[in-house]
Order: sequence, then structure tokens, then C-alpha cells
Amino acid sequence: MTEATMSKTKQYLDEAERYSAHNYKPLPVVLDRAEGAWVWDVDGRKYLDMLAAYSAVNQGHRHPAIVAAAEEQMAKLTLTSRAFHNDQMGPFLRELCEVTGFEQALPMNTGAEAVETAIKMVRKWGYQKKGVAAGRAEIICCEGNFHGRTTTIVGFSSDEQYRDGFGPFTPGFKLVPYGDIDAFEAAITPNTVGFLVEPVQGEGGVVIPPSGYLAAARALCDEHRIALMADEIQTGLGRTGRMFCCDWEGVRPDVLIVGKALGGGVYPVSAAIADREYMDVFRPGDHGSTFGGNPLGAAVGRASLRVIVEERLAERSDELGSWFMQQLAEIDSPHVTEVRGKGLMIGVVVREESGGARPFCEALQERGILAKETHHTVIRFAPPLVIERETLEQALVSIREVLTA
Ligand code: IF1
Repeated sequence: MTEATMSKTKQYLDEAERYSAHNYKPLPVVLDRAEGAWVWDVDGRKYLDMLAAYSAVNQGHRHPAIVAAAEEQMAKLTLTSRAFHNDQMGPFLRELCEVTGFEQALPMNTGAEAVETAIKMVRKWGYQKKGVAAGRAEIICCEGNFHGRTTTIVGFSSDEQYRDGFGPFTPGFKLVPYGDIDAFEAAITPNTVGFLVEPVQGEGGVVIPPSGYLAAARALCDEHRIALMADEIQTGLGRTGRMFCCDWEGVRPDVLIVGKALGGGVYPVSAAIADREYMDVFRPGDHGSTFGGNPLGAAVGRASLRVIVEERLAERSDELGSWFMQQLAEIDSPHVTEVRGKGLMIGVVVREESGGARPFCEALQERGILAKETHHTVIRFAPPLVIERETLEQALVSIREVLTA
């Protein structure tokens, strides 16, 4: 980088340092343009985006069909509030229910809001339909979970940093080890109304549960009349090589929670999706949101879903992901202890002694690849699902260099 462009990046870094709360530690790169799997920084350097905004950009940055849908809707109507109907929400929710195979959806904006919606719905279902005593509903969650950042949600996080200083927390949640079906069964009581689980733990470090875990949880939820709540905000919409990660085991959850790529990287769109058995607990005025179901988000959601289906992004993720994981596993690296993942949701685990994942992410940045570490030792590779195979082949050259250094 020349002195001048160096100062351009540095100016932005200094400004953000000065005026933004320090609630993140981003890589020192300042982006100002993106297209497909590629992003550019303010001094014109091009990077391959191997994070895809934590799977919110499965369709690639600024997918033309999604941007066009947003622009077209922008020219007509963007926000009505739910005090009135609009001509986009109904069609969006119908298409969402058709793709997911459920009867109804409740549209929200962020993933955390959809998770909170699911929690409220399942608690109320427990009281009204399962007969749990008022205020006694219990929801079982997993250690290593990530479901969002509200005080209720971090209250059942097992990560001390996500909780520190934010109490007191919401009662009624129990943690069990992820992937341990016996521990789940042992935690069930007559007051258990839900089991909230990620089919693959993203933030937890791309942790894959033992095969059969979800199916066994499904069976126990049936036996004990517990709502299986699948948080597919990160694993859903093609990321793991199936439309939804639950599809790998043929498991149909009772509540499906989606977000991120539902908005195609253009607009926040999320939803809690379920049959009327659960959805009917909501009466007018029970729950809502200023922007939930707004026409702009609904139009973007329709285009985002259409791209995933029409461009067969789940199949691409499956094919490219298994090939890419194989290539990564064949790298003879003294630093790597494990390569794991499903589809294009991949984690490369490096030794603590090698300094954890961050130095490798910084070395990859030098070579024009943006990846993010998670839980200190895992390099996460989760590119947009539209990425070309030859792009991954090129990336492997740099990844090999970095991992064998
Ligand atoms: C951050 C993590 C990923 C999610 C799952 C719900 C949500 C998320 C499975 C909440 C959001 C984001 C949040 C973002 C970074 C990123 C993240 F590192 F935080 F955990 F992806 F792994 N369920 N994940 O992954 O959705 O409210 O954010 O729309 O908070 O730093 P949201």
C-alpha cells in the first residue's frame, strides 16, 4: 500500500476508533464495494470474502435480482407498520411457508428477534396447550450455543463474555452439553416446553453433533410433547448443503427460525415459522415489531428465497463444500488439528501453540482473503454459496501457503 492509500485506510480506522463503541475488534480493512464473493477496500485492494457476513450473504454480495427487487420496491412503498396491510407481506409469507413446509410464519427483522418470538410462542403454547403452570415453562438449550445478544438470550449463553455485566437474566432456561442426547433426556421435566438448538453450532466453532442427534432429539420431543426449535439462522437457506440443516437427518422441527440470508445481505429479514398448533397462541397485539413484515423487507425476502431455490445454492454448497473440505484436509500443515464442517460451513482448527486462528486470518488478509476466527482456534471458511470453484482453487494456493508456513 502507498503512503497516501495507507493514510486513507488509517483515516477510516481512526475515525471508527474515535466514534464507535469498541464492541468489536474487526480486521483492519475498510471495505467500500462488493460484488458476488468479492469485496474491495478503500485503497482498491480486492479480497475474497470467506465469511459472507456470517452466512447473511449466501447469494453473494449485491445479487442483481435482490438489489433489483429492493430498488423496485423502494420506488413504491417501504414501510406501513403492521397497523395496515401491504401487498408484499402475504406473498412473502406464503412463499416462505411453501419452501419450508409449515403453515404460518411470523416475520421479524434480526435473528435475535426471531429467536425471542420463538421463545414467547413456545412458552405460551406450553401454558395454553400443554398445561404447564403459569410462569413455570422451561426451555432446554445447549452449551456453546449462540442465538443472539438480547439479555434473555445471553442469559442462557455458556460464554462468560456474552453474559458478563448484563444480568439479571431471564429464568426458565436449562443448559445441556451439545450433542449429548442422554443429557438432554435427563434435563426434561413436565414443565419442559421447548428444546432450542442449532443443527450445527456456528459461533461455537462449527461444531457438528453426532449423526442421529437431531433425530433422537426429535423422537424425545415427540415422546414428551416438547417443541423442537431449530435455530437455522446461520445453518439454513443452503449453507450446509441442504435447504435446511435439519434436512440432513430428515428432521422436521416444530419451530423453524430463519434470518441472515433471508434478507440476501441487503435488508434485515427474519422469521419464526411453525404450524398453527403453535402459531395460534398469538392474538392481535400479543407480539410484533415496527419493521416486521414491512413491504421492503418482504420484497427482498421474496427475491432472496427465489435466488436460493432457482440457483440451487444448497446443491452448490454441498458439492463445493465437500470438495473444498477434502482439499483443506489434504494440506499437510503442522498447525491444523482438524477440518470440520457441512457444505460451505467449514472450520479449520489450529493449535493453541501455533497462536490460535487470528494470526492465520491476518496472514490470509495479506493474501487477499478475508476469513474470521471463532473461539480463538477455529478459522471459519463460509464464503457466499455462489462462489466459483476456480475461485476456491485459487484461494487454496494461499491457504496452503499460510497453513504450511
Ligand atoms: C454478532 C456470532 C455468528 C446466529 C444464530 C441467532 C443469531 C446469530 C445461529 C442472531 C447471529 C451473528 C451475530 C454477530 C456475529 C454472528 C455470529 F459470532 F455472533 F455468533 F454468526 F456465529 N442464531 N450471529 O449465528 O442473529 O440478531 O445477529 O441477526 O453478534 O457478533 P442477529
